[in-house]
Amino acid sequence: MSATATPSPARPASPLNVARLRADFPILGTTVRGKPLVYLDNAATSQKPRVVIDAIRHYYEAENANVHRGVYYLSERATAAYEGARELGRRFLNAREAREVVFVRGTTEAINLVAASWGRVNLEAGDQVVVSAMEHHSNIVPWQLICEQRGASLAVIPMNRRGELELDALEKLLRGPVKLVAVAHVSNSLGTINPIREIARLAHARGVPVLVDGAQGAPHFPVDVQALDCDFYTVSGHKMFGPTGIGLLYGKAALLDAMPPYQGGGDMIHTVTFAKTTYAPLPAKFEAGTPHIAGAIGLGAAIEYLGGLDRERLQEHEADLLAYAADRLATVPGLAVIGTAAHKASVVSFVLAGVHPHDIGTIVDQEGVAIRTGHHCTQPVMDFFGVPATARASLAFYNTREDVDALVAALHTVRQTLTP
Ligand code: C6P
Repeated sequence: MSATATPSPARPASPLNVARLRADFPILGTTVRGKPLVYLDNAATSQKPRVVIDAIRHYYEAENANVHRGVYYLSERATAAYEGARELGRRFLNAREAREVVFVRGTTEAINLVAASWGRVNLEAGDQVVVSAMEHHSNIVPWQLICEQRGASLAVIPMNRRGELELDALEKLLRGPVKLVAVAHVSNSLGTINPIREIARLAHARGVPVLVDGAQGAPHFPVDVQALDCDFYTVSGHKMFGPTGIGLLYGKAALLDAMPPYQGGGDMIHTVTFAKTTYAPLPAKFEAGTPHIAGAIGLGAAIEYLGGLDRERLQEHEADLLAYAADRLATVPGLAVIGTAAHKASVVSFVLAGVHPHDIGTIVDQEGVAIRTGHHCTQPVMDFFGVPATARASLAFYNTREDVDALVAALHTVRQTLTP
């Protein structure tokens, strides 16, 4: 399928050769419920190109051994592959040094690590951690847990009805006892792209570090942690065409160095006696136990895969799909889009008058269309917009205008089936 195959009545399609890209993803050629798969749940997890699947298989077939432990050939091969993946992660994020890149399970673990470790030594009674009104639960609950322990509290950057953060309010909050700002790069339920550079500038003017939840950023555009000037950045590998169970935590070396370990165990130590343990230098200090070696190698393969693509072209294509989806969804009677920020990634949340989002999800699935319905782990966002749930189509560069058409056709079926 190619995005150029179905010209929009209103806009010319993007020139990306999507058919060639789709061929890299075996699952995209399959059928579900007797219909061609239309996969529009990329914010939940993306599909995997063959090179990632092959890299994992190759590791288990030809290089499997534990890392950092053996002096034998295979262990050295596995260690080189694992550390090579870290270097790929460093380049992917443009971190200054590889020791600033810690392998974690994903964004959830990355934020829990920072909250537990950084929070333990930096938060005191009366302090505040600032999050935003559109955060995923992963960027709320870990802060609540540590705030409870330390006697600190959360403060929230509000948003407007389009789903854009109000930076004036952040400036005001920063006059208070704020110790850290933690904010999403891209909202998973609204699609809003937040102005991270500006947020970092405001926070740093008050000496406050910034953590960016990058779960939904890295899949859509190149990330440069030095240009963003953020202090921490998190990545979930599975949302950027890599395997599940692996991700990256970037942290500025000075901050990571000053933080106590998150978990104790093998590989994170320098010396252990019953009287006292000293810790390994970065990044090993934060990687206790046998890591997800195959996952790291698979993530490295995903990074190399993305590195071989023209990401500017991919962004243009996704922008075209988003605009096309907005036009086409507007043709469905009773449909309202939730999240209409000026700067959006290719994520569209919507509600349909008189129909519960779960019913939408179930009916479009009968047509082979996979979307997510629910609160998307952002219950405060649902509360803000006064809805219990939304339906969400989240697009990747391998999606096409035909995929959007299939969704819209299925939504017309939903209406015919469920509305009088
Ligand atoms: N959002 C979604 O369908 P993990 O599960 O650790 O890889 O990522 C958590 C996470 C954190 N922040 C944001 C902005 C996210 O979107 C997610 C994951 C998925 O939207 C699953 S709830």
